[in-house]
Amino acid sequence: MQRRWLIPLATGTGAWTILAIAPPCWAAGGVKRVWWLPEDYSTTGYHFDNLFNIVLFETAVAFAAVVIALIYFVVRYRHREGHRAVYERGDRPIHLAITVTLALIVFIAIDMNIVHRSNVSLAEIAEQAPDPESAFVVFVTGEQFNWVITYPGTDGQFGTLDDIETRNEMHVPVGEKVLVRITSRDVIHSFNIPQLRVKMDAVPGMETRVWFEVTEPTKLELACAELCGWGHYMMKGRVVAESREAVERWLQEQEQFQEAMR
Ligand SMILES: [Cu+2]
Repeated sequence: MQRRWLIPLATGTGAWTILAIAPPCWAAGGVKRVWWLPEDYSTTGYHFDNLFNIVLFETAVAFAAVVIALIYFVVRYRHREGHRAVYERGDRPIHLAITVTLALIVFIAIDMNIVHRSNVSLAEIAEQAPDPESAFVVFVTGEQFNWVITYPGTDGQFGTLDDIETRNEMHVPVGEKVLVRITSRDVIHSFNIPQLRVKMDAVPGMETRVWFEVTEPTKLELACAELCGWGHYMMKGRVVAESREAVERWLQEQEQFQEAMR
């Protein structure tokens, strides 16, 4: 049976897939937000979004190419009366050359491209990292199943009597670089604020760091992105980004509350 329509159908489907995905992927390079990602409130989040879109675009193109080729060969070499199947070992030099060339194209155009772009982005983010002496520093400790947020208090030092400790609520100033020092009391957790594109493991016995700058006043979700036990699902906090004065005021309230509880 002749099924000549299969080839245009496969090619058409592939072409439409690429056409539908390509513009948003490329446009995302200069756009603050695309509909399939959470809103971005950080100064560095666009690096991750761009990388995400580029990976999606390149793998979509490769996937479409493979599916088109597959359908083409299935139709082209289907069973027909009077044709005998030939067994091809695929070890002639030409076969080897085609395989190696295709593999190199995929490796260089996709893998190396992604590695290169992510290295450039990470280097840029690391370069802008704040100085721990001048940044707004918060210490975050993961525990089953809370985020313990510690502020240094008026002396600016952690581990002293005037430290301010809260649970699952973190207030940070807008438009300032915030450095988060992270550790864990029990198992591995993952400090994750999706809308700031921030995710860092909280590991017992060591300190990890991450920084961000929030662009506008907002309330964001602080999640744990590591399956850390039965109560993982409820390990949820809130990040309130507001003016520096509002943060100071809130810290004072926490301090008074803490003193009253002593
Ligand atoms: Cu956790």
